[in-house]
Amino acid sequence: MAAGVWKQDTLEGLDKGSRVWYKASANEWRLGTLQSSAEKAECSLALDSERGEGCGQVITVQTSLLVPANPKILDGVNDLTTLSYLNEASILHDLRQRYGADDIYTHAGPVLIAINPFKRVPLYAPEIIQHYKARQGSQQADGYEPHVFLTADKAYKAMCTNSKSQSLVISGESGAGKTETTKIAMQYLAGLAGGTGVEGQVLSTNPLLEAFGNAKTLRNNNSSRFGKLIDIYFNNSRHICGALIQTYLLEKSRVVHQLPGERNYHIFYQICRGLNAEERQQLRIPADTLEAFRYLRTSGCTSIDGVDDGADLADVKKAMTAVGIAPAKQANIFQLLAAILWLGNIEFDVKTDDSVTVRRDAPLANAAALLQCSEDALASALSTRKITAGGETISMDLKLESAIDTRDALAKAAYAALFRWLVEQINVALAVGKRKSDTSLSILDIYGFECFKENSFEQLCINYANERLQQQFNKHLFKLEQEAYATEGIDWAHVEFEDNQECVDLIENRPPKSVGIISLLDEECMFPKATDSTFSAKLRENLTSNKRFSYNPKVPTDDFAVEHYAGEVVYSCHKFLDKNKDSLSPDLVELMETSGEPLLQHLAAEIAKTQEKRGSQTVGSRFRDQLKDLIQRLDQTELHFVRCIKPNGAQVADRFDAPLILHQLRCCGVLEVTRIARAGYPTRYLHTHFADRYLVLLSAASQRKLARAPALDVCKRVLEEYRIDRSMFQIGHTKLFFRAGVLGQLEDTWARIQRSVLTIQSTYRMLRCRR
Ligand code: AOV
Ligand code: MG
Repeated sequence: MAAGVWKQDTLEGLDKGSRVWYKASANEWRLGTLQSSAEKAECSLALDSERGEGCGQVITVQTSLLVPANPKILDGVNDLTTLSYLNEASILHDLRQRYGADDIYTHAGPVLIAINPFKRVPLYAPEIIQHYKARQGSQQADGYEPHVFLTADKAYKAMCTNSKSQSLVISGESGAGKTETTKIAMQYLAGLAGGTGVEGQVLSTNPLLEAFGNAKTLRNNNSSRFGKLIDIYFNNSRHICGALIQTYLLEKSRVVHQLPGERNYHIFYQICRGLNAEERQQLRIPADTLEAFRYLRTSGCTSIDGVDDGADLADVKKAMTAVGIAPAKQANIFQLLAAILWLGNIEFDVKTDDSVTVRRDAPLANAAALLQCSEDALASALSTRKITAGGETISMDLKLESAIDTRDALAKAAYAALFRWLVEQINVALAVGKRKSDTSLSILDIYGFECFKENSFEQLCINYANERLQQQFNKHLFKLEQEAYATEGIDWAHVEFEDNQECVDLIENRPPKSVGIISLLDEECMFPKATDSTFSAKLRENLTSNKRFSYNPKVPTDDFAVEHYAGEVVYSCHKFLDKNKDSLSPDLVELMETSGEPLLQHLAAEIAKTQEKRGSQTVGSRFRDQLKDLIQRLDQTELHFVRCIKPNGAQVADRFDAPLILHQLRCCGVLEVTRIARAGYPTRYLHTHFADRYLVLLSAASQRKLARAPALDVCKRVLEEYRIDRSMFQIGHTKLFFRAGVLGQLEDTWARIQRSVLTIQSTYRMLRCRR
C-alpha cells in the first residue's frame, strides 16, 4: 500500500484518551474521548461536552462505529488535505468550524468548496480583491486563504503564463450558490483585468439574464432556469476585451405554469410593478394587481421576501442600455411580455360538438392589440388548425385541451424566442475585441440538481446535465489522475470513487449500441398514436436491467425513478412527448410573421429559421448533443472546480444542517478528491525537462561527470544532492512525480542562480560598453 494513507484512518494505535468520532446515526457523528482501548468489539466513550445532548455522558459503543478524530490544533484548517485523519466526520467538523466563523471557502486539494452563507459576508470588499490581485506567479498560492477570488486568480494567471484557455466549472445542487459564485468570480476578473470598459458590459449581463431566465422555485428564490457558459476574452495586454455567452435549454414551461409557491420569470413581476402609470396604460397592465393574470396568479405566489421587483426593473433597464438595447427596443420587449400575459387570460367557450370558440372579451382584444394582429386572426390561430390532406388545406376546429395547449404554446414560443434574441443582442454587444484574442477564461453556471414532489421532462434534462458534469469531474480528478500513475508505474493505492457512468448511459445511450431514456422517447415521438403511457411502458420494457432505473409496479402511474449521483428522483411521464417534440403549429408562426410589431416579426422569422435548421431533431437529443459539445470544449481547457454546498433547505443564515451537507459531500466526491490530493503527486516533470532545468544546481564535479549521462541519472543526482525525502517523490517511467510543495527549495535555488547569472551577464555587458 502506497503512502500509508489508509492506515491513518483506522483506529490502529488509538487508546484510552484518544479523540474519536462516534457514528450515532446514519448522518450524525458525535465527538468523544475513549475511556478504554479500542481493541475489543465494544468500548467505553465519554461524549464531548461541547456539543449536543448527553454532555459528558459515558456510553458503551460498538468499536466499529468509531473513527479517529483530529487533534484540536487542526480545528478549522483551510485545506482538508492537511487533516491527519481523513473521514467524513472530520471533514464535516472542519467545515462546521469554518462556516461558524463565516469562512465559507475551504480547499479540498484542487477543488474549492463554497458553503452558501445566505447572508452578506465581509469577503468581497475592493481591498480583498487587491489582496488577491497582488499575488505573484501562477503557482504560488501559499499564505492565501481559499476564496473564489483565489481560484479565479489562479485561472487568470495560468492563462497568462501558459497561454492556455481556462474554465471555472461551478457545480452544486439548486440553491447552493453557483450563480452568486459566478458573479463573484466575474467581479474579481473585472477588477483584475478591466480597464477597457467592456468589463462593465460583461457584468451587466447578469441582472439582465437573471430577470429573464431566473425565477423563484421551492429550492431557490433566484433559481437559474437555463444553463450558461460565459467565455471571457482577453487582449494581448491581458485585459478583458469581449465575451461570448452560450445558453442551454431554458425551462419554457414556466411561462405558463408553475408549481404552487413558485413564480414565473422575474421580469413579468418587474414590469407589472416597476413601469410607471403611463407605460402600464400603454401595455394595458392594470394598476394594482398581478392577480389579474392567469400566468402569474395560479401558483399562489407573486412576491419574494426581501425582493423589490419594481426597483429591480430599473437595474434591468440599465443593463439593457449597457448592452446596447435602446429604450425604444426595451418598450417593444415590454410590450411583448404584456402580450404574453394577456394571451394567458384568453378563454374558450365549448360548443355542442366539443370544439371551441375564443371568447371575445378584453384579454383577446388586449393580446391582439399588443401583438399588433387582428382579433380574428388571433382567435382563429388559437381555435383552429389548418391541415393539408390530398393537396387540399382544410381548417379543423380544436377541442378545449388542444386550444389551451395552442394558446400556451404561443406564449412559450414567443418567450423562448425573446430570450434567445436577448442573448444574441448581448453577444453582439460583447463581441467588441473578441476576435483579437486567442485565449479565454470560461465560467460555467448551470441549473443545479433538483428533486421536487413532481418532476417532469425539465428536471430530467437538468439532472442529466448535472450527471454529465459529475462525470467530467470524476474523469479529471479520479480517472485521469490514477491512470497517469498506473501508466507511469507509480506505486499507488487506488482510490475508489462513485462512478456514474451507468446513469449517464441510462439517459443518453442510443441505438445501435443500446437504448436510453432519450432514444426511447425519440422513438415514441415518431409514432402518431404514441402517448405518455406508451412511452412509460416502453421504458419499463427496455431499461429494467439498468440498476439506476426503477418503477413501482404497485402504483398504477406512468412514473419512473432514476438513481442519480445525487439521489433518487421520481419522474412523471406526463407531457414528456409534447415537451420533447416541442412542435409549434405553422399557423402560430404565420400569425407572428404577420404581426405589425417589428420585434415579434423578427422573432417569428428566427423561429421559422430555427425550426428549419433543426428539422425533426427533438429537444432531448439536441440537449444531449449540446452537452457533449460543452464537455468537449471544457476538456480542451484547464479546469478549475468549485463545489457549492447548500447548508440548509430553509435558505437561512447560520444553520449548518449536517446530514444535508454530508449528503452533498458524499454525492460530489469531496472525500475521495481530498484523499487523492493528499496521497497524490500533483507536480510532474518529464525526466528530460527536470534534468535540463536543474542540472545547473549540481556541484561542478557532478555536472562534469553527468554531462553526457542519461536524464534519469541527472534527476537522481539532483534529488540526492538536495536530500529530497524519499516519501516526497516517485520516479515513473518517463516522469518524476512530486508531492505538493516539494519543489520549492529547488526552485528558490534555481531562481537565485538565474539572478546571479543575469547579474554577471549585465556586469559583463556594462564593462564591454565602457571599454
Ligand atoms: P444556485 O445558482 O446554485 O441555484 P444561487 O447562486 O442563486 O444558487 O444562490 C441562492 C441564494 O443564496 C442567493 O440568491 C443568495 O441569496 C444566497 N447566496 C449564495 N451565495 C452567496 C454568497 N456568497 N454570499 C451571500 N449570499 C449568497 V440554481 O440556479 O437554483 O441551481 O438552479
Ligand atoms: Mg443559479
